[in-house]
Amino acid sequence: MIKQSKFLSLVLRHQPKAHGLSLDEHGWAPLDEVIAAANRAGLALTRELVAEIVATSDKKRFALSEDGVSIRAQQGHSVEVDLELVALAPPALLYHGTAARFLASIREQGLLRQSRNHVHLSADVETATKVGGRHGKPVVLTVRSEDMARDGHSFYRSGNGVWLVEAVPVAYLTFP
Ligand code: HQG
Repeated sequence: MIKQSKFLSLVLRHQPKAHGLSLDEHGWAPLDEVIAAANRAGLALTRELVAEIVATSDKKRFALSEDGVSIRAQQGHSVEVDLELVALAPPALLYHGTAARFLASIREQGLLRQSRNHVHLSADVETATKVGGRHGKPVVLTVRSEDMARDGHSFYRSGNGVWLVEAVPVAYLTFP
């Protein structure tokens, strides 16, 4: 199921065209076409398996449309999509997990969205530590999100609870 989930991340966030798919402006792809593309790539994928992945994925990475005809990733895109996110007030503090080797650059530039559409922030230290650990020795930075919002930065929360922001200037970061 991990292979299938990674395939969904690849085509629904980053490279739909490489597998003959296209996403609509809100990031949705027809589920039948996604299944056919997976099968062409040699992966066993069925509607039942997709339903299981959507329901059990630890991070709720994917969502099915109400009519069950389409699927999209909830966040993490590098292709441009409008997820119809509504700005909302963040908690006082949010956290960003990164790797120790990125710190020098982050101290200079703040947090940049890199190849994704947003900088991803976590609501708790534990989650941020896991996110940072994907890149190396994890380091958790604290983001003064309430102050940022007061100063005019917009915050969004994806369907699976990841906080998203365009960038985080150094002034709002606390380094450990
Ligand atoms: C770093 C996973 C140098 C940033 C997770 C991060 C997340 C800088 C890396 C989602 C920098 C980008 C996203 C700067 C930021 N200089 N490095 N100025 N600014 N960085 O993978 O946040 O499992 O694009 O700290 O749970 O690690 O895929 O972002 O280390 O929600 O569902 O540049 O991916 O979700 O890396 O992870 P990424 P991320 P999934």
